[in-house]
Amino acid sequence: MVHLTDAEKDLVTGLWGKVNPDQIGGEALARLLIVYPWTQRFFESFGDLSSPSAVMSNPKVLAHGKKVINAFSDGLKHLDNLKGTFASLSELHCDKLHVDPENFRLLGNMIVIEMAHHLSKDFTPCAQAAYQKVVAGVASALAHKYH
Ligand code: HEG
Repeated sequence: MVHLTDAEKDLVTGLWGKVNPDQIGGEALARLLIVYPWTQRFFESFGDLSSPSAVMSNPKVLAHGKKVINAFSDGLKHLDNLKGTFASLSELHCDKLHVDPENFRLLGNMIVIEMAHHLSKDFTPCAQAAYQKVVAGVASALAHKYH
């Protein structure tokens, strides 16, 4: 259960409008694969992940990052019902993809880092606090159906 104040919700939505979500998604996923290389095991079919530059320019990584961030963006519109919003994706990641839910937390932090990178001083500590709540809420919603 994630609780954001109205001011935090406005901050989250306002700052999301200042970035290019597709770019954030690709960069966050690439960063995950580089910083935590063991996460590459889920993406063996994606081709060349042999170096940081290969990961960062891999079209399948960038396309998958867009797909992931689109679902994340959708979650931003449903902050009061993240569990419902991510229920079927939670089942998919558990039953079919077998992704350890710890990885949702790691990716959430990469999203925060990319926001900081793109927004620079606009990503104030208050903004970060609000986003940390969001990524924690999304990670816990995605983990909710695990058994
Ligand atoms: Mg996941 C597929 C969303 C984290 C590994 N992920 C997908 C899909 C979506 C999605 C929308 C496509 C589902 C479909 O085809 O119906 N993923 C999603 C979100 C987040 C997340 C919103 C966290 C914010 N995913 C995540 C992480 C990993 C992972 C951390 C692994 C480290 N996802 C994964 C894999 C697939 C998806 C392996 C299937 C990729 C493919 O083969 O196309």
